[in-house]
Amino acid sequence: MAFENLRLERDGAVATITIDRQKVLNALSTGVMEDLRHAVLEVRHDEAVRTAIITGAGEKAFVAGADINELARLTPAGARDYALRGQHVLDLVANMGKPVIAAVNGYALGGGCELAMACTFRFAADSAVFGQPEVDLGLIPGYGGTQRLPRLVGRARALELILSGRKIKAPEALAIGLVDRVVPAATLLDETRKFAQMLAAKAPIAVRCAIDALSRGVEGTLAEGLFLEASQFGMVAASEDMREGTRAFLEKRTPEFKGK
Ligand code: CO8
Repeated sequence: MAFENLRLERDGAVATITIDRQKVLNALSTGVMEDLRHAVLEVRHDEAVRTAIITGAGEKAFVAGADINELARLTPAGARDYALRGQHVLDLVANMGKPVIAAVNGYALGGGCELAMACTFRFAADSAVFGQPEVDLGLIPGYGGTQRLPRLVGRARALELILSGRKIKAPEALAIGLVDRVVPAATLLDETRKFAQMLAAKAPIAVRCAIDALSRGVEGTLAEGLFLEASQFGMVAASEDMREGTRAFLEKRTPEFKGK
């Protein structure tokens, strides 16, 4: 499918989605969100793709937020629908069934920070800037920021960031657990691709089950989480990849996983 606001490229088992609206620092308009929804579903259903990267075009911004031109025209009922539609797209990212890495190449503000947080991992250029500046526009985060930020950095830090609207640089984002790795801007895409390729070589069903056990398991009680882990363990034990992985170890060779 051809997209107006992003590029979707495949390199072996790794797909890269590059949001491309550079004139407005890749701001998330309705059109971008609709393209993103289609791209995410395409990647999800492509069995040859095992890992995805989401990044922004240009050197300045990952995504500088939702499109403020659109926000300025919202009515209360329209704003609720706008937020729900955006949350749905970011939920698709979070539940793609394969790891998604945000390669944060610049500003990740508001909806941009929320998009990065919906990804499984966040790699940042040393020049990246994060923040939830919605209060300065008389708004609050609406694409999951009030929920995903405290889960990543803790409630007190999330409240401070959301109420102050303070922008933080990549080293601070790393220190508080908002990002997983900070690298020089010039190497961001290479480093992210290397990590994506490493993940793509793992057993896809095991990777999916581990993500589900972690991200869904921690939302409930310990007993529910442990039960989910055991259920996922049962599922991977029924896969051909489990037999291949254990056999390859015993035969002292590299396993070849097929996602079956
Ligand atoms: N929306 C629309 N246009 C934008 C946005 C945006 N989020 N960000 C930047 N632009 C535009 C600017 O207006 C400017 O356009 P023009 O050239 O026509 O004047 C162009 O991009 C370049 O930007 P700047 O000239 O401002 O570049 P600077 O280097 O001076 O500053 C900043 C860069 C600091 C990133 C600055 O552009 C900025 O503060 N941008 C807005 C950041 C922001 O507030 N983001 C949060 C938006 S709210 C949000 O994301 C809510 C998500 C949930 C939605 C749910 C709703 C119901």
